[in-house]
Amino acid sequence: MKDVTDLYREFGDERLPPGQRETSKFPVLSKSGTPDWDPDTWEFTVTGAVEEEHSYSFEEFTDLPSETQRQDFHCVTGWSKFDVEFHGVTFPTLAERAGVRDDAEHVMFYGLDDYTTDLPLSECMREEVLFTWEYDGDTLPREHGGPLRVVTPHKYAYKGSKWVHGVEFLTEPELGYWERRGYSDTANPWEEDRYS
Ligand SMILES: Nc1nc2c(c(=O)[nH]1)N[C@H]1C(S)=C(S)[C@@H](COP(=O)(O)O)O[C@H]1N2
Ligand SMILES: [Mo]
Repeated sequence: MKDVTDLYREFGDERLPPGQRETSKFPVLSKSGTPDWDPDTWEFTVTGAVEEEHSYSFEEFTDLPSETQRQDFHCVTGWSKFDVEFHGVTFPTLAERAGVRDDAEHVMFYGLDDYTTDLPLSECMREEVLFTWEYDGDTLPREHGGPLRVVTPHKYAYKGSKWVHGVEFLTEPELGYWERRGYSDTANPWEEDRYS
């Protein structure tokens, strides 16, 4: 088990970011409910500024080298949950297989509910940015993004797309779903980057 709960030291003195309160619950926040998925047709696509575009079935994706991490989770609406265990594939592991081109600067994540969110490539190339399908030792519940979601413990959680089914490497930044609607594009919890 890799414990990454100390990553806050990079950003501040306190594990609990300013303006957050700790909860042991795991609330569900979805813009439009839980989308359906079909295991037979589901595919995860890697597109854009890569040497070769690629797609994975769910089985192929979960066969990639994976690990379990203990992380914290910070929601922009003010709650934080400590010590959550997620199992999955790190972003750098996926990127290495994708053959990311030198001109790639940003990454757009796509969710089955037509969600999008964008992060600079440098903010994705961190071991704790995880594509996960297991939460606390069990299958990730559908309402929390199953079959596959992203978690971004160094950012507010809206930077982690639930129901993720693709990433696109971009040469220019673009705004995601919430970022177009007034949430911060940088989303650093220790700077309280909540709104833009
Ligand atoms: N695809 C998708 N991803 C999403 C969202 C969403 O509505 N759709 N909501 C975001 C927000 S605002 C938060 S706080 C977290 C919530 O994750 P949870 O429901 O597992 O707590 O997912 C983020 N990722
Ligand atoms: Mo959120």
